[in-house]
Amino acid sequence: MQNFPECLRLYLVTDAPERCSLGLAETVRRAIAGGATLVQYRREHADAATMLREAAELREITRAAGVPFIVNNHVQLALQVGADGVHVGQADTPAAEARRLLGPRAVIGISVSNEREMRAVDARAADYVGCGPVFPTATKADAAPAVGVEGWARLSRICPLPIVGIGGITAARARQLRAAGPCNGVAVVSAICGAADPAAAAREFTTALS
Ligand code: TZP
Repeated sequence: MQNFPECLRLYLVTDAPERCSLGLAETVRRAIAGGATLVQYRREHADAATMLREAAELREITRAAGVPFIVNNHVQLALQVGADGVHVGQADTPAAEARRLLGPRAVIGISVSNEREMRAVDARAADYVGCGPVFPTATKADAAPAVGVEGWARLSRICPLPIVGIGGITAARARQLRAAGPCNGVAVVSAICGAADPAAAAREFTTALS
């Protein structure tokens, strides 16, 4: 991808449509208008047909906007909609397998929530790390304990790849992460998807990160 890792800077992760203030598609459009630099489609508890329809729509929106599009966890869905890559968790498809299935040009991210996982990152297969939750979050039901700013500082320094912080990130906290350690960007769900004005919320991050 041409603008990797710069595209990690304001990494929008989608919430369930009912938690997106303006619905899924419009929330993503406005977030991009406000400065989101990458979109990840993340969806739990939906059937395959719904996910295919939503992911295909977001693929069109992101393509038109020139913003990379990544699918959380579902490698086959990423292939089906022509996503730029996939993000995998510790219990999902291993990064090496995702790489084999998606090919050398795909962007592959991996979630890390502690030092053991960070030291085990397959830096030959993955392209970036999503590290967190940094702060407590209500968005992910099974999230690991928050690592805090100190944990972030420690983990980001030993990360072998570009890194984004995730979990409870606000614009002010984005600045804190950047001050505390290496930080290629922040991944945000509720602070943008749940905002009454997602474009304004994204702009706040853009300003904080500039
Ligand atoms: N992975 C770790 S925390 C998290 C994910 C998907 C959710 C972050 O959501 P929010 O609303 O930005 O705290």
